[in-house]
Amino acid sequence: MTPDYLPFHPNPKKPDYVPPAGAVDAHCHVFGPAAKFPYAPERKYTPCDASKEQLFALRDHLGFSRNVIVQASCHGKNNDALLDALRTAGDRARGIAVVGPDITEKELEVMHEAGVRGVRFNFVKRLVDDTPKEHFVRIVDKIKGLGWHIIVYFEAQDLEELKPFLISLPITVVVDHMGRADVSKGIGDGAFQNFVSLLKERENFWTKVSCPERLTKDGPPYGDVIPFAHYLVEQFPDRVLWGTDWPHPNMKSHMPDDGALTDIIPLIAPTEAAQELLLVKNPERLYWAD
Ligand code: 0GY
Repeated sequence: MTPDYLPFHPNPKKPDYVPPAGAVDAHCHVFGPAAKFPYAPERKYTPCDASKEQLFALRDHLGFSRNVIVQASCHGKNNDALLDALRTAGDRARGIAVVGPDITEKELEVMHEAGVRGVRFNFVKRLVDDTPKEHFVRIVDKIKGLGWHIIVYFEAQDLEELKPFLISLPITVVVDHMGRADVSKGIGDGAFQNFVSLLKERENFWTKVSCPERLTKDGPPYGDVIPFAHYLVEQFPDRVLWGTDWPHPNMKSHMPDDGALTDIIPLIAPTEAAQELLLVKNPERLYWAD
């Protein structure tokens, strides 16, 4: 394990908030176990193992019905742990893979069969080496016929540079963690509003209103992040997703309690209708359409 790596919370509270039937935790990971699914040689960190059994137990404890499991950078382009978890979960999980431009039609078919419905493009420099944009374009060409989408992860300061490329993608694009908004600057801040404009102008863009624990300056209960997530849920009720981000890789300041994270949902989506969209209808459109 990376020396200062924080393991996930050992006993999260039972949330006071009860998610609606069919609710989806749309951003979480499985790590290893390393003995069966070794971490990638090119990884930038070594996490603690976080198995499919532990993920599914957390899903049940928090009151969710389903997961979207996102391939994390520590497993590189080897999606075996992800596919194994998806096959175990059956209809209760879908996945996001990481692939290279040489992926074959047959490999994509096998992934689709297991429940993969998209590919993640990671632009966060502390997590991955630079990938030529041309590789991403080739991947999009290969997956768009499958009805898949792209998940993008970038730091707020990189949006301006990435924007022309992102808007050129002829496919649904989901931005992780509210584009990593700088919550110390307020909702009116130019950089955040730039991100909002992207969603306003491009109906193929969605965002995850996730990761208050990464964006906060104040710490739990994340009062400084809630207005940003609430704002996005209000503005784009049918293009937002929510996820725990369990097991919270690379958290340095603290490890969140997943039950307390779940209790934030009614603060960012105050009406039952908004919660139904955020947790059930929206993820169903992207992940359970076929
Ligand atoms: C997240 C966030 C992080 C890590 C990864 O792929 C990854 O390794 O996504 C992070 O370190 O911010 O979404 O899990």
